[in-house]
Amino acid sequence: MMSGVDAARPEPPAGRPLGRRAFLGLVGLGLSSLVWGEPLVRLLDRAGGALPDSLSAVIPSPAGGWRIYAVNPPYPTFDPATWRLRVDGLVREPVELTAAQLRALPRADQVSDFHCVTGWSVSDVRWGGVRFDALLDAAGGVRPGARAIDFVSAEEPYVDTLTLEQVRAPDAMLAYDMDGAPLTREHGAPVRVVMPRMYGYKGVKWVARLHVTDRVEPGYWERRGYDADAWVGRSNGI
Ligand SMILES: Nc1nc2c(c(=O)[nH]1)N[C@H]1C(S)=C(S)[C@@H](COP(=O)(O)O)O[C@H]1N2
Ligand SMILES: [Mo]
Repeated sequence: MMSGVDAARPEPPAGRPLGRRAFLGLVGLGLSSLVWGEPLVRLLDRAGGALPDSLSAVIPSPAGGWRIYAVNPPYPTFDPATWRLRVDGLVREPVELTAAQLRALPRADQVSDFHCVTGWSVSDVRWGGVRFDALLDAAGGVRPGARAIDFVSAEEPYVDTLTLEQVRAPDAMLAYDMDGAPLTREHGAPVRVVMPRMYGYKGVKWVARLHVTDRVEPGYWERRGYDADAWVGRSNGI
């Protein structure tokens, strides 16, 4: 009866995101297993936690639905005494902000949904942080020709880019709080990019530097075949 579901199905290979159709197909199989009598939790047990993303999307997990991703563990550490956020490139006054200086900038709060391109989502995430315009202002504003921001992670070699137009979306921010508490280490402490209109790989964790440039450079996953404009529901063949 369960043979239709390969519980040990691995993550979609890089460059071949699981499409919406495949996602819905797997969800359908997962739900039909409930109808056929085997509880999905048993399937979870048998999978030893290695559940396909498409099934985990419909099952609440202890982490609240999140899957923690890193390309080069161990996760970077955050020492508030020495940490600095660089804002440089095509800005008038390149700066290095301390965590306290960052938190002293005008604060923004929002509730938004989070979608990973592999098929899992988390609804109603509460974020607190700063809008990108406030950050660029802290660096004296952009210089002529500025077009994009490279978000460089302390976790090398993870990087991704958004255009200045994209970072000006009303719900884009650099977040330092999540669900009412400072961002945890696994979620990217002390700061991560939040861009709810795009898939999660645009949301660089452990951000160390905002490098303002005149061009969009392909990010970590984009060099591996994913779209630079990762609009939820209308990119990556989904
Ligand atoms: N530095 C870094 N940032 C990252 C990633 C990563 O591997 N390294 N993965 C991205 C992807 S694909 C997703 S879906 C989200 C997952 O966020 P989470 O680990 O907080 O659940 O982080 C994004 N930011
Ligand atoms: Mo993702």
